[in-house]
Amino acid sequence: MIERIEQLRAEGERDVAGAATTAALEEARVRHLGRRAELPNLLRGVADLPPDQRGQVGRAANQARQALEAQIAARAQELEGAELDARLAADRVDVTLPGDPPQPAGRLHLLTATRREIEDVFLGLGFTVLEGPEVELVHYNFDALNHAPNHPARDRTDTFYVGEDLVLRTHTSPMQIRAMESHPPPLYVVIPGRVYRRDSDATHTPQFHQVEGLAVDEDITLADLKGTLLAFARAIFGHEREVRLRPHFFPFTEPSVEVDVSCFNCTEGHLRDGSRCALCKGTSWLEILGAGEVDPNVYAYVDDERYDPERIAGFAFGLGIERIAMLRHAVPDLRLLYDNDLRFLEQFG
Ligand code: 2NM
Repeated sequence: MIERIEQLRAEGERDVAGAATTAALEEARVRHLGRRAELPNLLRGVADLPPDQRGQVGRAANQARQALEAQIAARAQELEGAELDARLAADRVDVTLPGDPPQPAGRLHLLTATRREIEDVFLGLGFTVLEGPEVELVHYNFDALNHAPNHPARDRTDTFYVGEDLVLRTHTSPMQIRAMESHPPPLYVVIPGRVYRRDSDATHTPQFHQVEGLAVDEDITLADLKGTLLAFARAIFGHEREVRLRPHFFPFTEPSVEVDVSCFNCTEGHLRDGSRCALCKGTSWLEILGAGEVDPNVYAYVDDERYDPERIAGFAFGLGIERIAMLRHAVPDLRLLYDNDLRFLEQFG
């Protein structure tokens, strides 16, 4: 019996010493000291031995178990230490290495960059930037903007109706009426935003972007409009630009004008080599926006005596952000602005 105990102890010691990982050590512990192992079993049977053997066998078995437990505890400490060292070594980070190259930061979409530039020009001229709802009452989108009851833009074929009296706004001008309703003159605002028209071909998308402007004050004339738009044209297209106004018609302005900027790509319609300029088609002018003196009828819809056309006057204008961006960067197709092809987008912003 004593011999068997010594044998079990020796086997246990060999196994524990040979365990190379904490997992292997745990297996050795279960094998030699677990509930079904021989040594603990033997200890449990000591009480059944003849009295003269109990003391000796009990002592030897107990010593063997304690010796193994102590050896296992010591070995566990060794292995845990070694395993922690290995993990720390593997996880080591050399903080003296140079950093990873910076990730590309992304950039503004050409339309966003253009909108912000336009806003900045008008902010510099003393205008405030306002935004308004894209779903708009027919009242603000057409009626208050002096559109006749039979105006073609009101048709279901031209405008997206959301309800009987509700449309996707076809311009940002409705917000200009709202601005006058909530702010007395003098008023200087520009309103950028997304607008919707039922149009889709190479030069029209059903959704596009506008910036509209409105200035209302005492003594505003067409000369103020022209000066403002000249400053805008020079800021966006170059300091040598000129502008010209051509008579036109809009429901909400009288008189109304279309505004051209002198071509920045050529001199008098021709390139240096004598060929015709493709940008202005040889005309030396580029159409950039529509504008005019706010029609007195529009003030009547505002219903605020401070907007009395006998005492104040104003100009308004509207431009397409897509058109400005395309002209300036010679973008040949409107759809490039919406395809989201990075090879195109990465050239800007
Ligand atoms: C344009 C052209 C001309 C315009 C007029 C108004 C308002 F609200 F004052 F009546 N807002 N926008 C206007 C005038 C817009 O876009 C081509």
